[in-house]
Amino acid sequence: MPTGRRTPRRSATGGPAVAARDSESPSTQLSSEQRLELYYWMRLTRTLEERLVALYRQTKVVGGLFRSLGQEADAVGSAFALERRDVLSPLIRNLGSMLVKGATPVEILRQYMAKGDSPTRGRELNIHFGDTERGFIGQISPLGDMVPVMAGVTLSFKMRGEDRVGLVYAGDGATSTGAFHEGINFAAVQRCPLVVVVENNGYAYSTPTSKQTAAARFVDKAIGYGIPGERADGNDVLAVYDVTRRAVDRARRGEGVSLVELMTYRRKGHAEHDNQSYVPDGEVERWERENDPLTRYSARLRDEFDASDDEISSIDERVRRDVDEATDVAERSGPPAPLDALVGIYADPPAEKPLWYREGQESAVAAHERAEGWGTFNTTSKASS
Ligand SMILES: Cc1ncc(C[n+]2csc(CCOP(=O)(O)OP(=O)(O)O)c2C)c(N)n1
Ligand SMILES: [Mg+2]
Repeated sequence: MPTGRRTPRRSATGGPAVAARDSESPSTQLSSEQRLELYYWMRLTRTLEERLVALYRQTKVVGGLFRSLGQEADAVGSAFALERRDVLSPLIRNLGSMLVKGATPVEILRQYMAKGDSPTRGRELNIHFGDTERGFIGQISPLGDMVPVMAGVTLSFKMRGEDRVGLVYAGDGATSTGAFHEGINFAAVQRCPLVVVVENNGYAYSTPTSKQTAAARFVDKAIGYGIPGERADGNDVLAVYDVTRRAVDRARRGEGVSLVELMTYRRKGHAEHDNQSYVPDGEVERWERENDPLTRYSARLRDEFDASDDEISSIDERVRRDVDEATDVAERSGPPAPLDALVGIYADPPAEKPLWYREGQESAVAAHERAEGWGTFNTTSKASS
């Protein structure tokens, strides 16, 4: 890996160069085990999501289901560029990033199935959970809001003199929010050790990128913030690793924020319920046929890095086993106990006793939760009848 301080490249006008591309490709330093590991994480992401789809159709996944089909290289390659002590802030399509950072398939399955022993104990129904020990921050839904949060996180690294870098993902849609602008601007001014990754997957719900911005490229926005920017093929996991790693190295050297734009494509609708009727005919199929990140990478592993068919198929087999075992474990977990909702909150242990009509209740549906005198239903008369 490149070491030592380097000053950011300057454009002819003296401003920061838009593409801080250099000849170094950090991925050339990866060992053959690490290259196979990248494939493992991408395959795990895809197989785990396919399992979630099966569970969704069996109504065992009780909330929405958001896929990252076709975006696995973007999530995995970028997270792989971080060190263990670094922190990333994922979005719904960054399951792969969370797995790389140490989230387990059992946790993910329990979370989506709202099990009582899931990371949020059934309070949330997809991957909005975090673990600062493992270096991934719990995401929130408002688009762009994690950019100022991560500006704050990385400012604290800087103020404490910690050798840590932060990475925040934002979709093409999220770039249109005030929070995105305020967060990246503040982090740029403070020279926070932050990498902002814009995942350009062509759509924000049903809005195509052409209706999202008048800019030709999201990476061009870096100029306005006075930071380096670099764009890469988001479906080439090694290119993603390279571009992110260069930005991470800049941040670690004290050179502040970089903007990375990853070009990818959302092959599913916004969530499982979305039938993509707004997508032009043949577009999804073309990406699947010509630009699938797993197909591309496995071909490259064979042709360029001499990986054998056996090595690749044994990873596929291992992933299938891991996901099968995790599903069995997660399916055995029970639902959350209603009174558990009073634990692990700001007032913990709870300052108040449960309301009288909830005392002794084990199931939230066993009785209507309406106190006497509310509306039309009287729980006391119901209980005595
Ligand atoms: C501020 C805000 N506006 C609208 C929404 C509703 N919403 C949730 S996801 C989404 C689309 C996000 O698109 P993009 O940022 O491109 O991410 P992608 O889903 O493509 O990964 C919208 C509009 C929201 N969560 N927050
Ligand atoms: Mg998008």
